[in-house]
Formats: sequence, C-alpha cells, structure tokens
Amino acid sequence: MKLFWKFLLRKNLPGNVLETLKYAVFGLGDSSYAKFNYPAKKLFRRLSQLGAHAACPRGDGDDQHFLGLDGGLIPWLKLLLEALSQQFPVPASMTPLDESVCPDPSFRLVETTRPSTPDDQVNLGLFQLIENRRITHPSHFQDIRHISFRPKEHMPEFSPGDIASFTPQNLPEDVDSFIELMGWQAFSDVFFRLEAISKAKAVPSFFCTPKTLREIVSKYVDLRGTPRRTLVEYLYYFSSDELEKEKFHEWLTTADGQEDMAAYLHRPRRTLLEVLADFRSYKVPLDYLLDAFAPIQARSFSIASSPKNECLDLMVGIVEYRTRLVQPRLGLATQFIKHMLTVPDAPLIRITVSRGTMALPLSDAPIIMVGPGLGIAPFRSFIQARAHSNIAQNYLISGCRFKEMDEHYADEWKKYVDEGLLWYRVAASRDQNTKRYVQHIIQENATLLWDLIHNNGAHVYVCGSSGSMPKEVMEAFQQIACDMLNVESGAQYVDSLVNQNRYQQETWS
Ligand code: 2AM
Repeated sequence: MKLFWKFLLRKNLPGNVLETLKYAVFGLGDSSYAKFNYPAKKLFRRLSQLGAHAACPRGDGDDQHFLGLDGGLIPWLKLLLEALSQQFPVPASMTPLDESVCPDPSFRLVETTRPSTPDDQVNLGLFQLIENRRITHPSHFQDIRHISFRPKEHMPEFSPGDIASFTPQNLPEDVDSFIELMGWQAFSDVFFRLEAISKAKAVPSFFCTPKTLREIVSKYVDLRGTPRRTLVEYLYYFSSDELEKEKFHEWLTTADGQEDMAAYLHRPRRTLLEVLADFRSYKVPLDYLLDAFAPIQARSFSIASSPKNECLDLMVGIVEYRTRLVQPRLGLATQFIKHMLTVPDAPLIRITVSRGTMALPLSDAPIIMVGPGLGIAPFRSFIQARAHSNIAQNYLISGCRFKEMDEHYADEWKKYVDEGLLWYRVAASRDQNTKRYVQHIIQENATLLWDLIHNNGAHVYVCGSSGSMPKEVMEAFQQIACDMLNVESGAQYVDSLVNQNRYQQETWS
C-alpha cells in the first residue's frame, strides 16, 4: 500500500495511465477513531484527482454499525454490481447464478484414526496459567483481571509495548449443546482430518493434525458470537420447513427482511447457540462446518509485564452487557476467562506475541505515559522494564473511577515512587462531584511536562479507549505548547512530535 501510495503521489506519473483506469474503493474502519477510513478517503480522492473514473461512490465499512462491516458492504456491493453490469452486461447466452442452489462445500471432513502425536505435546508457545485475579473491588461494576502465565518452555522474545494473543475456547456445555442441536452426536469422538475441495481455500493451520469433532467445535467454532449472514444462507439451504425457509429467504433478499434480520440477530447480539435453538428444521451436513460457521478469533492484549520476567502478565476487562434479551451478553473470551481459565485446572493455552504500535525510546530519555483505565497495561511493561535497568524519569498519569475501586496496581506504583524511579499521578473521575480526568493532570503539571518534552527529549505515550480521550489529551498537550511558545496554536508542535515518533498512541474501541 505504501509503495502504491508513493507512486500515486509522484509528480511525473507516466502518461495518462490513470485516465483509463476505473476503480472502486471500500474502506474498512471503525468510526470511533478520529481518522475513520482515512486511507480509503484519501485514495478515492487522489485517484479521482488523477483522472481515473470511479465505478461507484466510495463505500465505508464501519465496525460500529450494528451489522458490522456488512452494514456498509452489502448496499455498496449492490451499487458496484449495478454499475459493473451496466458497463459489462452479462451476455444473454450466460445463465445467471441460481442463488437457491446450495454451493458445494469448500472442505471435506474425512474420518481418520487417532494421531500418534497429539499436537498438544508440542510445548513451544504453550503457557500455563498461574494467576487469574480480579483487581477491581468486588463491589465495583467492572470486573478487571490480572492474568499471569508461565511459558512451558521459554519466554518468547518481545519488547515492552508488544501484544499477546490467544484464542479462547468454548465451554464444554456449549459444545455439547451445539453438537446436539446439529444432530452430530454420533461424530463427537470421531477423529477427522480436513481436505480442501475448493482450490480457493487453504486448510486452516488448526487442522494440521486430526482432531475429534468435539475438539474442533470446542476450539474452532465461535458459538457465542453473533452469526454472520452466511449462516442464514446455509440455514436457508438446509431447512425443510417451508415457513422457516421463507423467512430466511426474505431476510436475505428484501430490504424489509434485512431490517427484520437486524432486529432479530444483530441489534440484540443473539449468539449462534441462541439462533440455532430458535429453528428446528435445518440439517446441515458436517462438511459445511467451515462454510456455515465463523471461526473463533484470537483476542489480543497489550502485554503488561517486562520481557525479563518469568511470567507474562495481561490485564483483561471482562465484557458483560445487556441488550433487550433476558440473558446478559457474555463474550466468548469472557466465559473462557471466568470459567475455564481458573487455577489449577486451566488448559494449557497457546500464546503468540506480535509487535505493538508503541515502543520505548532507544535512549534513556524521559517517558510520559498517559493511560486511563485499561490503558495502563502496556505502561506496566514499560515501567518494569526500565526499572529493571534502573532507568528513572518515568512519568505515569493514570485514570480510574474511584480510588478505592479501580486504581490498578497502586501498590506497585508506590514502590517505584519510593525508589525514585516513578512520578505517578492518578485522576479519579468520580470521587468528587466534577469529573477529573487525565487531561486535568496534564494541565496542572504544564511546566514540568513542557520541560521534559521541550528541553529533555521526553517521549509521550497515550493508551486507552478510543472515544474522546485521545483527542482531549492531545489538545491538552497542544495547549501547553501554545502557552509556552506563545503561538496561536500548539497543533504544529505536537504534530512534529508525532512525526519524530515522540508522541505515540494506542487506542481501541
Ligand atoms: P468516567 O467513566 O467517570 O467518565 C477509565 O475509563 C477512566 O477514563 C474513567 O475514569 C473514565 O471516566 C475516564 N474517561 C472517560 N472519558 C474520558 C475522556 N474523554 N478523557 C479522559 N478520561 C476519560
């Protein structure tokens, strides 16, 4: 993408290459971020400036839409297909695709014998849980966990600011319910290997060794997620009851139907298990398992401990919320962490580490860390790592709701403060009548922070929820620059910090 973008910015683009180009752009993004679908917007505009012809208007996929990315994609695809079929009409000799005929499955599940070495015996990347402790007060509304794992072999290499990912598993009772709903009980303990039928699809690495159906369902099928539209397509193909079939058909093909489907499925966040329990006449053949059902996605968390420690720590917020359905919505990972990731019976889990977006400076320059709530997680890794090498000049500004309830790791910070390694301030937003936030602490300490940034080369890090916090924190730093430099706006100054990689942000929604 970078190369392509550089090419598009060239002053001397060869000839009129782009004047004959027809293009369409669909962005994938999340509107809770300030620069929502920025690359897609810029790309669309640049191509149009260069004389290329848009086949249809730009589409915006938005993770915040109640239908997920499909909310933008489905209407946009319709526009695109209409535009394309006008420009490239389908010859009369070709028969259009018959949507009522079920496509072949992409894979075949072939019965096989028990493998000689179950892959669980490969210890690399496997971790044993040693602690899963609630760190918010028992009467606080949020359940935030400190979770600690010890590697079976050795700690993978990582740097402070990096990310750990693991894939949660379904609860055994959920696995049983699913197998029963699908009528696949006879296969529960049979070993299967997966063969690709369609050349377009590769066998996922999870299936590298034979597994029982129970293990496949438990570790691969997302039973608690809201099903995708594809599931409804397969329920349509494989249901025998005319009324049920008609309903699925309407959901899939009409505008009113799509609204009905959203009201039933997406808005209340109905889970796959709940949906399957609501209908009775489907009989989905086992080979369609990977086509019809979505796989469990790995969850990523900022690593909250130093790479030099024996254990790898994470800070995890338990997700639980209500919709109009009677049962509260509990995420799959939440269930896994609450009920299966418990000492001493926790299964070994595979953890992979990857690069985060933030990294410590190479030098001993001061660091200013702004992390309300769970945003503090990567900073625990930063601080532990720097303390280990006796590097001082660590400035931490955190935020909680009530000091008694959710001021995370306060004792640990106190220890570092006493050792002279840490400057620590916390904004407790609800301990008084007026809200007190991290940006207030920044304002109150303007002289100190400015001296660190302007005269001592400090690096600034901001981590936390992507709502208005990152923007307001940046404005607080801009205001300091504006006041100290006596200029009209401090935006340019903070932009230059961003360009020097001295103002890094990691935010999520
Ligand atoms: P609140 O929920 O009381 O409004 C961690 O989530 C902390 O960040 C909470 O204390 C929360 O306060 C606070 N917070 C919420 N919105 C914020 C914002 N725009 N800027 C800074 N902190 C914010």
